[in-house]
Amino acid sequence: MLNLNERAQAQFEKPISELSNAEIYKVLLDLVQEKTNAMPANQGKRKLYYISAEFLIGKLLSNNLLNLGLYDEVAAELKANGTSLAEVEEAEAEPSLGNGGLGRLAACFLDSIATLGLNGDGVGLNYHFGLFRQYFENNEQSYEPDEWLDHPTWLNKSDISYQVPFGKFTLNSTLYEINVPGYNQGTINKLRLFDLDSVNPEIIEEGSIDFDKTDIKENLTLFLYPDDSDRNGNLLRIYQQYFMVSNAAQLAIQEAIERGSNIHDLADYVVIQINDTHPTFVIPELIRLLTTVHGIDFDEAVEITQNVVAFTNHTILAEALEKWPLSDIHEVVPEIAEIIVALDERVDAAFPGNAAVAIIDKRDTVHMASIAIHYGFSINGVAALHTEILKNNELNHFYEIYPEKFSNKTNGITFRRWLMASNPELSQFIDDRIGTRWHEDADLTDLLAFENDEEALLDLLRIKENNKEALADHLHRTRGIVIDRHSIIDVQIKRIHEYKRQQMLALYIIYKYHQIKAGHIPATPITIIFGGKAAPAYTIAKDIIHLILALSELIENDLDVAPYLKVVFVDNYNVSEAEYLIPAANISEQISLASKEASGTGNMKFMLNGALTIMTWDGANVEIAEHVGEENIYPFGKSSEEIVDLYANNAYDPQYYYKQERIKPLVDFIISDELAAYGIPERLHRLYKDITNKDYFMALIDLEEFIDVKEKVYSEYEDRLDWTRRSLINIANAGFFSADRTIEEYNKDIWHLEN
Ligand code: 26R
Repeated sequence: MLNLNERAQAQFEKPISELSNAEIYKVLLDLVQEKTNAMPANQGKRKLYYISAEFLIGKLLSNNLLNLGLYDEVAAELKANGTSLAEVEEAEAEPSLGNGGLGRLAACFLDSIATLGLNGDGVGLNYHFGLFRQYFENNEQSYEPDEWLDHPTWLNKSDISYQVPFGKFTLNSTLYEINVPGYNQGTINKLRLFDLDSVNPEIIEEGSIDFDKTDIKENLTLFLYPDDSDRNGNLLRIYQQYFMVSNAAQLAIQEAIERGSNIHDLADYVVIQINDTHPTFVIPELIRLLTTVHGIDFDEAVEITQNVVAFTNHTILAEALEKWPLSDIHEVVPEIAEIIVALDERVDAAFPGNAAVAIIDKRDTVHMASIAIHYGFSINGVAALHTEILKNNELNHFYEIYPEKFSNKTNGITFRRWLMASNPELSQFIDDRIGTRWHEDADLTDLLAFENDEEALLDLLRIKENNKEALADHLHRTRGIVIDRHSIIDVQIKRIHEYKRQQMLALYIIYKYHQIKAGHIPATPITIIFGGKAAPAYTIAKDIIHLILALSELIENDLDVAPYLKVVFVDNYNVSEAEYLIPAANISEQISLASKEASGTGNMKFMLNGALTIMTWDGANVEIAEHVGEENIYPFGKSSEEIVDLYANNAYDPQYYYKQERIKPLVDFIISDELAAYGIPERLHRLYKDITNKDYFMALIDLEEFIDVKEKVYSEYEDRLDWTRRSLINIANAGFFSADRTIEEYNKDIWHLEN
């Protein structure tokens, strides 16, 4: 017995039934913290440090209760006191430590590393206001600081601190830690977040997310990805990155020494995985520490570092392949700039004349991925197709010289959060049918035996209906949004980016709007839900948000159409919103331009929760289709080879597609008088011009096929039992996408941690 009432009395002098959600949350937070603080850490000679600029961990109460085996007991005690975990969880603030797929992947990985009992911690920064809180005003995206630290958190302040020597001053760090208990493990790992005591929220300008970018002591850990559109912004990003990795490297070396390392053998004690290029400065920083603090000569320091660091690439978009002017690095940390110059000279000597693999190019720009590939021992992509593109295209010059360094690790998701905690009814359904072994091995294929079991299918259908009900209540309670709880729920949730093609779905909405206007009424009403943030400096992405919000309002006000079609843009989309949206979804939109989405992980979450996927041949969609079978998924669009060719030959012409009879009226509607009533002409005209003249991510190329497949999907939804049968087949085949499988592969091929 946990006796929550005793704890409530001791803490608030009241029984649970008289406490607010926030008070009950505090009781449970303290209970879990007591338990996990007393748990031993995972052991092992070799330890992993997973360094990442983002950790999108989501709320932790339910997840921790589940992993500790306390979930059912707490749920029952709360129920007996007239409340529920779902209600109590509303009092928990979601940590704002990430942006998108990269950060959520890091969070899923931490859960799996702990669950497999491996010795590995996450290392990052404790951003006081995270990315930003998104809200909509006049159908546009607006920003406010996300004040997650003003609420009770899971952070434990440690007494660990390091000196970080920038060129102009030295800063002392403070380390905060979050316990990461494994599922049924009895041991913990930690997420270790470095911070600076002098950071000062007062420097943020009232009603905005702007601040003095030059005041490093006061601004360093205020925001994730602060605006870098000017030089001071660039410098701040470099300050952040160096602060993160200098702390991480000092921590890793200190702990290795404590476990018995003599530094020469550091690689037997430490492996560092860098999550994209953002932590790449850890390479020159390790070399600096080894040479200046630990007395190792330069050649050996390079060799040790090379045996410690492994790199994961998460994108092939040029804008995301980080490059910094050498002069900027020099301004922030001259010693690191000098080491990078020395590393570049070695590359030059080894591969003379091979400009494609240079670290410093002829304009004195430093290519971070080049450092990571030359001076790490491993580089991996995050889905089979993505890794092939890296090897054959983007990083081909590196692959030619280091084929042995390349491998694929197809992403995964933790089933603890994305099924057991967020969809407890489905989880129970599975337990009732195939038992609980899947909790350990993620194998759901025994469900296939129920493919033609009408009772099971009706049960599954009812669970989806209940989850839609819960979503409808949630949207109404939190935002006053009313959706038809019997409509088909069609969802696209992810960062807003042209390559993800939210604009293509918006053009389909225009199509459907006109169809309904013309009297073609859908058999079942349709609710299309978007969620996602646009980077503040990304104008076209903000224009796309604007288009969708304007369309949403136009349709809402059109009494001919509103009963059959609704468009919702959920503001401030985050992990907690995903936990409502994904279990309720019938349709998963995975429609990126082929070759551009490295993997996607939302796609896997929808599959696991029984949505059917509309997909392009991109990222992990390809593997999802392989596992589920093409009869149980809706593919469309050009192949990645075709797209790569079009780019190589500069052969895409948006005008050709724009002029097609079915497409032109849809695109023209963006600048119509009807839509102008809800829109800002400048934004709509800019978007129209972009789509018709540039359309760099080819929204128009697959639009006709997309319209056809959407119509097919909606019509097939009408056979509910057959739809649900395919939904079951999707769930049953999702096991491969467990992050436990991914982490086992990382460990077997790259980390070699024993447990
Ligand atoms: C700072 C700037 C350069 C920057 C660029 C890109 C910052 C952050 C990103 C985010 C990227 C790297 C990202 O989130 N990538 C996503 O990683 C997921 C996990 O591997 C993939 O599933 C997803 O396809 C990919 O877009």
